[in-house]
Formats: sequence, C-alpha cells, structure tokens
Amino acid sequence: MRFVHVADVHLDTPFTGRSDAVRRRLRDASREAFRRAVDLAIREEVHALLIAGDLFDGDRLSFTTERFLLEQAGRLADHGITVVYATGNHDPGSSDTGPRLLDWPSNVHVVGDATPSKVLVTTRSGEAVGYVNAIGHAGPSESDDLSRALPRPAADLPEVGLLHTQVHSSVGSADHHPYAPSELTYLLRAGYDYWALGHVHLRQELADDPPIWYAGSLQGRTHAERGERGALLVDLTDRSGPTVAFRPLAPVRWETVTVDRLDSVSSLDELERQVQVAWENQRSSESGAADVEWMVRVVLTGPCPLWGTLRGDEDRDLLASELREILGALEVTVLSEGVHPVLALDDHRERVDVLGEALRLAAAVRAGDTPLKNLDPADLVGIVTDEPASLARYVRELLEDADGEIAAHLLDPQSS
Ligand SMILES: [Mn+2]
Repeated sequence: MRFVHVADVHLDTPFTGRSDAVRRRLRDASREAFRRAVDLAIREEVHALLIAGDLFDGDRLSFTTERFLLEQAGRLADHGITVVYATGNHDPGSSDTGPRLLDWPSNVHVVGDATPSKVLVTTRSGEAVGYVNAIGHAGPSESDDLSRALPRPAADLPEVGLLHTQVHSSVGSADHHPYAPSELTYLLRAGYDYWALGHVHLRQELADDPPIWYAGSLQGRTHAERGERGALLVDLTDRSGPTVAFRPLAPVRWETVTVDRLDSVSSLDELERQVQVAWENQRSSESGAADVEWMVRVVLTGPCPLWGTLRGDEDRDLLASELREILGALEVTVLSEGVHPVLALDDHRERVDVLGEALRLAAAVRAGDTPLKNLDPADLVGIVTDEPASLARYVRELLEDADGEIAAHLLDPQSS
C-alpha cells in the first residue's frame, strides 16, 4: 500500500489581525497546499490519501472551501484514490456544520467519532493492498486515549492507524492541548505497519520501526510554524522496509531573521541593507527555498544608534513596509524591543546615578547575592508563586541580558 499522509490543514483559518490582502493570500495558500497534496497523490499513483484531523480550523466553512474540497475529492475519485479522513479537535464530527455534512463522493471515508472504522484500500482494478484503521474526535475536547479503541490488525496485509492525538513524548506537545492523549509505547506494540498522526504541528518521526509520524501542519499559519511544510509520501509495499519521504508543498513559508550587528548603523538605508544581507545569508544556507512566498519576522537586537527611532510605531511600520518591498515578502513584521543605545555600559556602572545604581543592582541579582527581600510580589505582575527560590530564579532570568534594555529605558525621555 502506498499513500500520502497529511494533517492539520486548518482550512478557513480566520488569520485575524492581518491585512485583508495577506489574510486572503494565506487562506488561499492553505487550499493551494491541499491541492498540491492531491496533485502529489495523483502523480505518484498512490492508493490512498490519509487526513489525520483538523482539516478545518473551525465550524464556519466558507463556500469557496466547500466547492474546493468536493472538487479535489472528485479528482481523487477519478483516479481511484481512497480518502480516509479522521476528524480532530478543530473539526469534530458532531459539529452542526462540520465535515460529515458535505456531500462527499463515495471514495471518501469520514470517521467523525470514537467508533473505529476499518477501511479496505485497493488498487484501481480492485486488488486489496491494505487497511486503514481510523478513529475520530466527536467533540472539541476528546479526553480518551482513542488509540486503544482501534482493533488489533490481522497479518495478511499492511495496516495503518490514522488518528489525531497528542502523543506524550512528542516534541512541541506542550504547545498543544492534550486531546486524545496516547502513549508511544502502546502505539509501538499495537501491531500496525505505520501510524499516520495529526495534532502536533511540528513534523516528526516518533519511531522508525514501525514508522510513527506526525505529518505536521500542511501550511504554516503563524511564526511559530516556521520551515518547510508539506505531506509525507509513504510506501508500505515492502513490509520489512517501509519508506517515508517528506514532500514540501506549502506555498507560503514563515521565517524569522535576527539582525544583531547594528552598532554602526545610522540611517534607514543602512539598516535595510543590513537586514537584507542577513536575510540573504540565512536563505543561502537553507534548501528548498525556491518558489515560495515569505512571511518574515525581522528581530532587531543589540546596540544601535537608531534605537530611539526604532521605538516609534510609525517608523517601525515604514521600515516594515519598505523591507517588504526589498525582500519581496508577502509580509514583514519588525520586532525592535531588543535594540538599545550604543553605550559603554561599564562606564555607567561606575557612576553614582540612577542608571549606575540600576546596573549594579541587576548585576548583584544575577550574581545571586541579593535576596530580593524588598520586592513586593504584588509588583511582579504575572508571577504567582509562594516559593522565594523560584521567584529569584525568574527575576535573574529576566535580567540575564537586560543591561542594554535598562539603559534604554532610563535614558529614553519618551520611555515610561
Ligand atoms: Mn491542528
């Protein structure tokens, strides 16, 4: 059995807080990525397309997406490709407007609740090549370990488990809600030839024998989802040597570039050149960067003569919009909170003034010889702890590289 494994497509994500044009492009990009996954399935003549949940972002399904999905399902039907779609927490099967209600063609199997479904996959001519065992989320906060409800496989043909789940040990799982939690140790001994997983948006191989994979999000949606995104092409024909290959498909990529050599930059043009050079250097060291559009976050940090200007929204917006042109990006966001004055901090540390006092205090706290006994916890917004040691550790972390920032705040007449 050969198939394409995708997950976390999140069609119709609202992308609030972005411009209309960018929002529209990102919504299109999610569909485009899915269309490319369908293209891949057809081109590679696979037997099945597996969707491991969160095909939709939420209840509201746009007309464009409804038309689009039925069209793509029809293309797969024309090529005799089976689709198995197990729902996730974003697109649960019980929803009133959810995925189950579309008029899917008969090649599409939607598994929208905790009743396991065993789907026979065949070649175009009807020869059986494997089974997909799928189970879905009925509601938005499934708390059961659904993996345990899937049946033991028979031995005759390759069998796959398809599931939207949070596997305890996966990288980045702490960033996701622990819905339908499962244990890697159980998945490993369940007897399947492959586990096609969704939920954690970072693509990763949890095991290689049998292969257990998160496909990751098909198209990144925030700066937290950087890097190449796409689908997995899986071949279980040789059951003792299965292959899994990543195929990048996302038309839009999210990346962050950090620029920290700004000590001698004293004009907008120079600053833009520095960012451009840093961006191009970063691009040249990466593969697979051709033919994509970029959502770029530029992080400016360290000493810079322009630090005061960079504190202003208006100036930062102008810089971002010019950088968008220069880098040829879809959107550029500039973060400049880490920029501070070019100062001989050591000189200031010696002085008997407020800045000198603040720098000496910060150094003392970092060194751990100040008990922080005069800090009223109520002043430390967001910190809830009764434990002085962890409070001290937290404050020390805050002050780790803070000298420049402290100086900026105390020297900036506009800083509050
Ligand atoms: Mn998701």
